[in-house]
Amino acid sequence: MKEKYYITTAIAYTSSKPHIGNTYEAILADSMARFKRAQGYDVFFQTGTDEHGQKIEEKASLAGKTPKEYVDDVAGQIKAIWDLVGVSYDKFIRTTDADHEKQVQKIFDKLYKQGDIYKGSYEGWYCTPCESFWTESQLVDGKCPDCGREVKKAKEEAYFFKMSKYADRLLKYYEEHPEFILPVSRKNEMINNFLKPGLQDLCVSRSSFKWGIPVDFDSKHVVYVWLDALTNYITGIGYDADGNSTEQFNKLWPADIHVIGKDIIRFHTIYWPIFLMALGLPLPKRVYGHGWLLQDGGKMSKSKGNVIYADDMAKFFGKDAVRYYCLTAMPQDNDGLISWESIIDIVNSDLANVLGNLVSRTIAMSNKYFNGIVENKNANEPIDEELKSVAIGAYKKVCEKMDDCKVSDAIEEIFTVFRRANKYIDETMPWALAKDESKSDRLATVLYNLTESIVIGLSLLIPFMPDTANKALAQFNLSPRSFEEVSKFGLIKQIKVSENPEMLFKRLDGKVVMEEINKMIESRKEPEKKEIKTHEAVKKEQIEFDEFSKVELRVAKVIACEKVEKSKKLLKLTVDLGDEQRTVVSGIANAYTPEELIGKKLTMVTNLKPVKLCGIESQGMIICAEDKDGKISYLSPEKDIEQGSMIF
Ligand code: ME8
Repeated sequence: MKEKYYITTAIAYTSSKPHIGNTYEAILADSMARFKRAQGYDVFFQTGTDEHGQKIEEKASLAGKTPKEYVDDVAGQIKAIWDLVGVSYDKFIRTTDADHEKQVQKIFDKLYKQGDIYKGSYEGWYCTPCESFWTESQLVDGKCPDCGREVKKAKEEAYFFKMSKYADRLLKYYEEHPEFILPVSRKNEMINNFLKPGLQDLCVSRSSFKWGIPVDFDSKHVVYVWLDALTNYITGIGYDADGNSTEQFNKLWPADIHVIGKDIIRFHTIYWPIFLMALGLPLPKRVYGHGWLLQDGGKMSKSKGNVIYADDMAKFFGKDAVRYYCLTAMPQDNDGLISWESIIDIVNSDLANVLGNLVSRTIAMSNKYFNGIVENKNANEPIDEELKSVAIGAYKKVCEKMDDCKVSDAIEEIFTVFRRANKYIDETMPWALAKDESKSDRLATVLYNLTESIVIGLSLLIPFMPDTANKALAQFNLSPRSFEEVSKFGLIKQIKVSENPEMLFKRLDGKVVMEEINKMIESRKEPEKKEIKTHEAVKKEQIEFDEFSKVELRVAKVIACEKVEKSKKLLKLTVDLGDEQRTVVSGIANAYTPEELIGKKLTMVTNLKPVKLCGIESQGMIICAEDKDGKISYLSPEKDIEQGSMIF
């Protein structure tokens, strides 16, 4: 019976269309899954989408959709991109799937009943208008990262998971399974930074937003996102918390590998194993945290229009070029840099020159010299040995790299075969052999050796570039050689190659392609989005007149004004209030120069408690209006009126 192999990717957030970085992960796991299938394993490959949480709820509301409508749309886009780049998943799970939701509720229940989950309270910083909790580190300058307003310390009732209870067992598992975390360097980080200092209990429910799976026995709460997300790996294959898991689950679990990005290694190597221990389930065999694809020349940003998407890349270069480029751009222990310019270079050098040219030259020579017939005439020479041994030895080397998840290096080993074959053409000079009829057998043997090597390379290439490899093999009228036979040389009896094969990759004119790409980027530039501050968005609750009358408003005349050093937004104003002068720091430097303000009469709140901004004490607040496009205007009395006058 075939040995099973269960492989997963992280499930992508349905907050927006996935960029090339998220897509890379799906391609990476896909190539690993295809490789294992070709090795004869019974592979099950699961990927999918992570669809709950406050962020998604907010995005949906901004888009004027219900959360479900929103996630349906984005999950559809994610699936379409995975399909486009050839991700051969067996299951695409969505955390909004009814069976997943039901199991998450049951899991929560079970963990609560057995005492691993308890009710407590979650303390954080609360932004009232946004109804959002933030941790200290999420705040920006001590304010709400979304709207920039003041936040206050608040408590929210929440359920927690007792993480610390399982820390020692987890450490022991690390010790006994040195291959559990890859790259190995991350294991010590987990031990020293998280496990040794003592694990904090994890908040597993929230009541400040609605878009989540309700806790079955306490519907005010929704399950907080990591317990919902991580359990996809078991619910997707038929886990049942009541003990009625499916046969498929019993066969597939534990997972052989979770392929994830480096930013979520902690969740997969600490929280996830601990949840599994609590459920009494075996732990995954390996968690591989790959590096990130970063954009050469600056961060990808929607407003700059320069986010790289796989579907755009595929449109310009084809699906397999995208797969090859992403997979080879990523070194194992580091991040990979990508750019439109470099993919053009790679398509031209590796794909058109090394691979495409090798295949088309070899086929063209067989057509020219032997009417397309390739067969072994056994006129071997010592010079052939190196080519043969590179081809024969390739599979073993590729396997070693794949076992260590070094996919980029594995592909390099395959291209070593193609490079060696190109060199063999230069060494043997078939065109010179063709001039001497007595060398006909030698020429046939050279073309045979070349074809054999190429067929071995192409058969190994299938998991990484399936369409290209199959297309090229079809040009030789061959199907892929099985991995069992891919280390054997000389299996072809006689073949007839295609008469007029299509080029696998055309050489690109970098300048022309870049012009088109730049046009696309230009057309996608959006203006930087300003926060919309219509009175709709900041509608406040009604207050009593007494409360309003606590605010002291007076007319202030600006007598001096200057920019605040180290700040782009702030101006320091000195104002005259008739009976006194005050210093006010105001965030209006984008709207006015200091010169424009000097001599003007403005309105000001004069009884606010002083605050320090950039080290300067601000003794009041200038009143301004801001429209939805972010245009700012100060408010001024309609008649020339004495400074210091009260406003009521
Ligand atoms: O983290 N390069 O979802 P996600 C390479 N829903 N990989 C990248 C990347 C980049 N530039 N940017 C992101 C989540 N990734 C959670 C996972 S799993 C139970 C829950 C990777 O959509 C990232 O590291 O933010 C993660 O593995 C995957 O893409 C999905 O990221």
